Amino acid sequence: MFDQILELYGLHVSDYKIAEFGSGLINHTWKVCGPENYILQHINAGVFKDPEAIAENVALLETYLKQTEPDYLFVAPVRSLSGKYLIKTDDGEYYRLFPFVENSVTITEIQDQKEAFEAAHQFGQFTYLLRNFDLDKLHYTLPQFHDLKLRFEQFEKACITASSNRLIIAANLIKDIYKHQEILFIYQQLTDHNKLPLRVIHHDTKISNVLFDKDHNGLCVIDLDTVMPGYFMSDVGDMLRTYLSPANEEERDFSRIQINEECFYAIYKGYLSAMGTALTATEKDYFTFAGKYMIYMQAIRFLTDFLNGDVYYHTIYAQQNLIRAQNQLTLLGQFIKSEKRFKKFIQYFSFKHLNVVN
Ligand code: GN1
Ligand code: MG
Repeated sequence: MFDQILELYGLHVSDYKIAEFGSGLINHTWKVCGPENYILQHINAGVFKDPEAIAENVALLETYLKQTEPDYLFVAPVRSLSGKYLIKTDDGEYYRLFPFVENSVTITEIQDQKEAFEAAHQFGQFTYLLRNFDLDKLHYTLPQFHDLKLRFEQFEKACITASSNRLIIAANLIKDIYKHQEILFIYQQLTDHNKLPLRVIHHDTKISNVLFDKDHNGLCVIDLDTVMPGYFMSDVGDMLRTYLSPANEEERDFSRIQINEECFYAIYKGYLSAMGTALTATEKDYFTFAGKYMIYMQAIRFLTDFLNGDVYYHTIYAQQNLIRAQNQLTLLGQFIKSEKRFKKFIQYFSFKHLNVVN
């Protein structure tokens, strides 16, 4: 397989060593080491039904950023010999190759607040630099990806179609999802009344999607499959979901799920350092809500997948999606405990900032 793929780029498999890379739940990734280094990625076409749409989006963004921000580091895929960003093998699978950004490092777990600040700055900068990009040109690579209303409907459907065995095991978590349903209502109020502007949003802001230099300064964002129009809450919320706790979504010892409040402040400052002048007052007001929204939605998505028989997320042990859902609900509870302090900080920060400006 690798020989066929590399040949389409004019490379010979015998010149390269290929090893698994990263830990995504959807796409499969390899590092290709040789005279030059690359990242090879298989696109899960069961999830991304229209892989060509991803390639078209990336090409459009690349052209736009080259014109408007020539110094911005945008990691576009390598073009194949026939000029394509995306190749299809004889067995109908889609792959693309990226240049490996030399001297860059990826992080899988946040070690200090500087990394959180830097990552938030990078994701903020990405949206900021694309603030005047014509959204109508972008494809929705995963339609309604972060539509909480749809995710809730899918969850309710799964509750009806689930096996009685899984339903019984999940009963307490299902109750918990309903207990937090006000998050859905607030989301609906915000979106039904167009209170948030649509922007170019990354939609997968986990820390491993930022490249850093060796001093842990942010270099750029990667993994652009889910770049499409969306709300700031998706990016900010997923950073809050994945950066605040030292234990990640796979943790089974729930006592380790805790909130590092300093990290929240770093994300806020980092995101605003890039997006501060662009964010609307409503967006700033809903910064904390963004975290609840994304944590809640991820809990719903994991639980839905458990009820559906583990058909979406890659699992390696029985009940993994159930544990993940319980993990996220625990995180949600901890986040809510810190919420008042987060809001106070934001109020104080805006006040201080105003005084400095005036
Ligand atoms: C999936 O494959 P990965 O890890 O980049 C998922 C995200 C979830 C994440 C949870 C296309 O992302 O939405 O937040 O798992 N991506 C898709 O780990 O569903
Ligand atoms: Mg991803």
